[in-house]
Amino acid sequence: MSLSLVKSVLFAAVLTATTALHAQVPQVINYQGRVAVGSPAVNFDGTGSFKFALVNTDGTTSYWSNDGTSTAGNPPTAAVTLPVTKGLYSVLLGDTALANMTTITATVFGNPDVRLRVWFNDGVNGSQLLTPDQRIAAVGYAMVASGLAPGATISASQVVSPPPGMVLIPGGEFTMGNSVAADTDITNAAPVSTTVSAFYMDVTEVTLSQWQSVQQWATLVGGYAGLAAGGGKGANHPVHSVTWYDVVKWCNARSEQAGKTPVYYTDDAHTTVYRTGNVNVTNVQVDWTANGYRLATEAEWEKAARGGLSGQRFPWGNTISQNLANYYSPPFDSLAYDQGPDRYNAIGSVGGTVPATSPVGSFAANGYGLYDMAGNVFEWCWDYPAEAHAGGTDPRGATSDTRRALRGGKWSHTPLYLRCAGRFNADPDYSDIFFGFRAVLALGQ
Ligand SMILES: [Ca+2]
Ligand SMILES: [Ca+2]
Repeated sequence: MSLSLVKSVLFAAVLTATTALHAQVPQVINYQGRVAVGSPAVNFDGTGSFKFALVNTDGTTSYWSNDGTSTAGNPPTAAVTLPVTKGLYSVLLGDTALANMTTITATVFGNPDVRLRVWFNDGVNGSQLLTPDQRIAAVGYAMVASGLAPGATISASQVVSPPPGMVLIPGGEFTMGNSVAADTDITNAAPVSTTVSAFYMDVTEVTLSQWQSVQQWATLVGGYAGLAAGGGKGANHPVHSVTWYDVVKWCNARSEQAGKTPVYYTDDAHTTVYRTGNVNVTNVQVDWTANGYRLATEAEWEKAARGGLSGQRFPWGNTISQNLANYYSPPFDSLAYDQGPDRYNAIGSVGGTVPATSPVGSFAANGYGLYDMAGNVFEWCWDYPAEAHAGGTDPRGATSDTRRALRGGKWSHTPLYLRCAGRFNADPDYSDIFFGFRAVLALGQ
């Protein structure tokens, strides 16, 4: 998608409730927003064309849209024309006095996860989705906005639609490493201010079926040799039994299959695409500007795992239970933050066989919409693991080492290993039933 049109949205007074005074009164939502275009962004002035939908958390279900035609989170057919003055616009969603606007039925508010999705067309660059969707808490007929502080600014990079199956991880500064004073056992992750550029990340761990699809193309068509077949408990379970070399080559194959430029090369000049053998690709041999798939750096992975929260043990907070992630709770552990129940997770243990992986996305997503950033399978990252976090902007680990980084813990781990600050590594030629991964993309794809 073109980045030529950059829209930032400032929600000063995002949503206000209009409580139904009578059962016959149509429900309306008074929504106010600001839209800016261009780079650098300037407030849009003129007549804007907007589309609105109320969708579920992951945007796959449409509860309502302005003309009633939206399904599965897709844009509705007809647009609502609204005046925009110095970037500001206001609309009564559900007000049938407006052209192409239909009533919002009360049943919409029976859903616990309603979010507002907005598309905007400035008349030049076509209709584009503004992201992220705005969280709405529904309490009976009264609706209030939540999850976005008054006056919060959504950066320009956040308003481009992510590729299918991926979400945008916003760029910015975060505290990388352990900030939980009680967790003195973490000795290799002193907290340090770190800034990462925005990027897209696979919503879930790469599944066995995803792996097989790319692996077969790579082997039969793409000129790749020796790429592991991978293992998995089911098509929608995470792939495992893949080495670091395998997953890097798979990312290249996924790129080439999709017509993107590969990221990983076996030479500093980036002329030979990494397709075969075990090559310890160095930071210099990575085309960080290419539009293809790659592994996350440790910094990117941890920023993503934290989901916008700060200083928490886990992607959702400071305690863990088997309702939140796939891990092993020891019968005799003494971790106050592990609420169990004991032993393997019931979802992962279905069938009674190892590996006790769970289908990807079996637990709630974190604040960025990512699943299984704690537990299920361990996830290979790019870095040669540095002894301490470097901080700064877009750190990429050590320049050399014998090992590569892993993050997030796994189905057989105690919660110690699932903490956001937890750091692990392994030889790049090692594989077993615990190791998987997910991929990321640079912006502008
Ligand atoms: Ca336990
Ligand atoms: Ca995981």
